Amino acid sequence: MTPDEGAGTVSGGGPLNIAVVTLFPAMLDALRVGGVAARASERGLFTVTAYNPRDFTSDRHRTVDDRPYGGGPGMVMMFEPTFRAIEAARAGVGGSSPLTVLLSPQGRALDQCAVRRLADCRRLVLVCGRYEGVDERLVEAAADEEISLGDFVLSGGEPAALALIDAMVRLLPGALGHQDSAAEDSFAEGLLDWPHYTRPERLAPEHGGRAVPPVLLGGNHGAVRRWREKQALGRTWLRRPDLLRGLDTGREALLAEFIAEHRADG
Ligand code: 9D3
Repeated sequence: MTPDEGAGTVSGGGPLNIAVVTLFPAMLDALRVGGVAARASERGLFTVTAYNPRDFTSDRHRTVDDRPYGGGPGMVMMFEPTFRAIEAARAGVGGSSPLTVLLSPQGRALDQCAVRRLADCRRLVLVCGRYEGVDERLVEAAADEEISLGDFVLSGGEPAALALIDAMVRLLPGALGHQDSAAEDSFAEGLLDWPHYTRPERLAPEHGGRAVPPVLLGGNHGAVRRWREKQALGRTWLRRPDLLRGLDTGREALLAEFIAEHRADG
């Protein structure tokens, strides 16, 4: 769990209605394949409708992209068909002025805080770029904000839209089972997760005979809780020190224990 991942859900009040502007609507089918999003969709908690700029072209070839002014490689998504698809998408999700988000490498990196804010909007239009991107005039004329998944290169906005939708949907009341939602108000909030184990107690010799940490088998719930928090603190210290700001004295001591054990293990 990360620092800005709050416990609980976003506000209720009708489904989350999402329109996605995309040249590849079939990529959205992934949301119906299984898991939390598929179940939430069956329960009517959210809707996703695709709008394809190709359906908003006027020429014989249904052209959606063209070469960049100024030259250079690649193609750019054209203003007119994309704008018309966005207008249809905005009308489709309804409301006075649905938030329109362009998924783009130029956007601010998505975090759980933004996921919660966007899910709270209830009506959203997500615009997925392809090729080298969209005509910049679309950003000015039709997008309220630009959001990126982070500093790596995708082939288009669709995988980013899927990630954002998945993250929003699991915040909707009723989307998660009781077990999952209980895990949200964990004592290790703001930290990476502790290690998890399930049967068998000891792996076969060909996997090195690795055993489950004995404290997890002892039935001492206080000791288990303390061990888990220590592991969560330690892993966060090792992998994401940026998340470790302002530990209280109890956690400082627990982390010091982890560090001592870590150094002893070499
Ligand atoms: C000049 C280099 N270009 C291609 C290597 C830049 C470029 C154009 C278009 C890079 C990626 C894309 C398509 N990406 C997205 O639409 C995108 C994205 C991403 O690539 N990374 C992280 N988040 C996102 S959100 C949308």
